[in-house]
Amino acid sequence: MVAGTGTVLASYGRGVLVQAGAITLQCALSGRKQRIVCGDRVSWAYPPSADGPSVLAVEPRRNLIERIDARGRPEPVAANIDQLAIMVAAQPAPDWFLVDRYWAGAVLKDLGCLLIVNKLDLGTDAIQPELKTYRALQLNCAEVSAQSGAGIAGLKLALAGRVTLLVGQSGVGKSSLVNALAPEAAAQTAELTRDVEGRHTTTTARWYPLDADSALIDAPGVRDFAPPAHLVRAAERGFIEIHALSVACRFKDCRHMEEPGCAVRSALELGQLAARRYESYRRLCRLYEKLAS
Ligand SMILES: Nc1nc2c(ncn2[C@@H]2O[C@H](COP(=O)(O)OP(=O)(O)O)[C@@H](O)[C@H]2O)c(=O)[nH]1
Ligand SMILES: [Mg+2]
Ligand SMILES: [Zn+2]
Repeated sequence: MVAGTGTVLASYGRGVLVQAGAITLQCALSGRKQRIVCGDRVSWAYPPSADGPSVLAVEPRRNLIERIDARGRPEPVAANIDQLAIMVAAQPAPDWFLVDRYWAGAVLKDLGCLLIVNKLDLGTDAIQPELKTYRALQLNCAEVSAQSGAGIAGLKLALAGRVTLLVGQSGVGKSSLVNALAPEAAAQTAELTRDVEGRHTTTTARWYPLDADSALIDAPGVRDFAPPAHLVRAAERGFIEIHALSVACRFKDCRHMEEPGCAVRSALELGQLAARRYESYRRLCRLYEKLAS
């Protein structure tokens, strides 16, 4: 085979790892500066006189997931995603604000969303009150143990037929889950990654095939997963219950802070809106205001 198409498993500064059928290729980037990310569909070929394959073109993307870097600039993470899986565990203690922000990011990108609660073997009592809040908002919560295998069969059903981007704090067990679901792919990628960069990198997203039409992308280091800063109003849409309540606010452009006749604040006072969710919303608004200024 001297030319074809494939899926980008991982992207590095100087090249990309491409899955083309049963073959995995290390492709160089050709010509102008190409920005290629995990999940991209690309065409590749062996150019005459080159010693390896290179990427010719990137197919149009269904979507592009970006994170915000320290200076508030969007940085591409992965493309062509169906759903976001947010992983938490009782240990390390969850940052629920981060979970809310991830979920808001998924809503704004029209992605499905799933909460994976790992380390079931250690117990989940400490986080059940928060899980109750999410379940009440119809967020699918799958309790699993990557270590014991409990709940993994059920989780597979939630991942079937989709490309899932896996995010979560360091130490919750993302790599362990990839190992439990796709041991061969995990081992192979570890090897190939060593070849490309000469060392393991823990900052780029990696694609792990689960079967012919499902894949999991481990996206380590994606903490700030949020839509661009100019969309301050977007913060509201990302919080589905706040967005639903906002139709009853007196002012159409109500930000649900100090405005009179605010249905969101009324719901908060009546205990119909979780105080923590409201605080998450306020923090996301403030973050956007800061980034936009
Ligand atoms: N008890 C328990 N420990 C787990 C489980 N899954 C992962 N761990 C441990 O949690 C730590 C972090 O796991 P890792 O997969 O590296 O997390 P990552 O940073 O999210 O990729 C490791 O010490 C794992 O052995 C689990 O289901 N139960
Ligand atoms: Mg990891
Ligand atoms: Zn309001």
